[in-house]
Amino acid sequence: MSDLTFMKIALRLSLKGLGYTEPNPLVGAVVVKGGRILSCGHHRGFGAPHAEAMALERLGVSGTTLYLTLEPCSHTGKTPPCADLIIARRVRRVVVAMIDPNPLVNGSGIARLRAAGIATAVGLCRDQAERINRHYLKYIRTHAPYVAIHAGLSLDGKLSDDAGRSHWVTSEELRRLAHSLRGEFSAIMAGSGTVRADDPLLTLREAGWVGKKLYRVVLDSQNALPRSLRIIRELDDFPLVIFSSRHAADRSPRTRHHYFVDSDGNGLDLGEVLANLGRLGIASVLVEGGGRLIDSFVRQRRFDEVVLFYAPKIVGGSGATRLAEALELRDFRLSELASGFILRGFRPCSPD
Ligand code: AOF
Ligand code: ZN
Repeated sequence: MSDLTFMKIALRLSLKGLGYTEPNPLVGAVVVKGGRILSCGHHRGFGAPHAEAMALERLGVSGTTLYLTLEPCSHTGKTPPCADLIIARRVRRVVVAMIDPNPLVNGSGIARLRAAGIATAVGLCRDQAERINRHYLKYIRTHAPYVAIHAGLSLDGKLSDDAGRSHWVTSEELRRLAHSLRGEFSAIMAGSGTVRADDPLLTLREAGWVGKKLYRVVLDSQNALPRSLRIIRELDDFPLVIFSSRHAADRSPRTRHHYFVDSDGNGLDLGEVLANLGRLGIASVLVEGGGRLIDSFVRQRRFDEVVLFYAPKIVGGSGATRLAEALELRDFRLSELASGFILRGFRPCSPD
């Protein structure tokens, strides 16, 4: 088996910490000797031992090769430097996917290994490692969270019907997946319009995310959310953060984390919103809508990724359209091209 095989295993392992490590990175470690895996580790969650420690802690064998998805740390944080542990365990060779841009590390982990005479290679599967740690990378470089926009859409691009109800655009299956997607982030965000129309809790109830802490963020420039809304309730694992305009008539905080920021014709200053979330240690945000909020993120160029869930439906235009009247297409087929995709579907009652 090759370096590539073992690095891919380390990358796959790193993903076991998905949703639990932020603002720290996802890291996987695999220890190999004579073509066999002796032990492995991954970073399980914020404050837990580093992947390297988990893999090497109880290893009595020297002369191994260690595969790491991120450069080992060289600083004393919550745990002693992993580079020192690697040296102490007399590892012979270290293969690292990417340098850790954390200013406390940034090449010094590799330098320390090399100074101790350990052969070190950097860059195997770098693209994949960077993709996996995209939240961490944005956060460590800019102190602002990574922003993904998520929306459930009909084929004609409708987020909701004319009454503003967004809840039933996509199917039950897609809604479950959308819910679970929340677990991959440190915070979810909604605009005041959506919060009023849908009265959501914005929590995470899906199995598989036990003990997960998730910030709920609401942008309400007027600071006029009715206190009766379900979201206003404080919940231990789901702290509520509200942002309103500095110019709001009512400046009284509705929650412990209520920030008043700049605003103009484009809505609240999202740069300031994200900087404040960064200061709370939030490394990623899933923006769930509605349309106006998503539009602000697009216009202010403050997003990093979009995740769009399409339902095979046509909602149709104006007036009194209701989601219940949306046309569901059957036998739809998707063709993927380099520059886009083509979808064909049939109206259920169209003659054969
Ligand atoms: C992790 N897990 O497996 C590795 C990390 O807060 P600390 O003391 O745990 O240190 C966090 C920093 O350690 C993190 O930003 C990154 O630079 C480095 N490596 N962190 O949480 C790990 N290997
Ligand atoms: Zn470490």
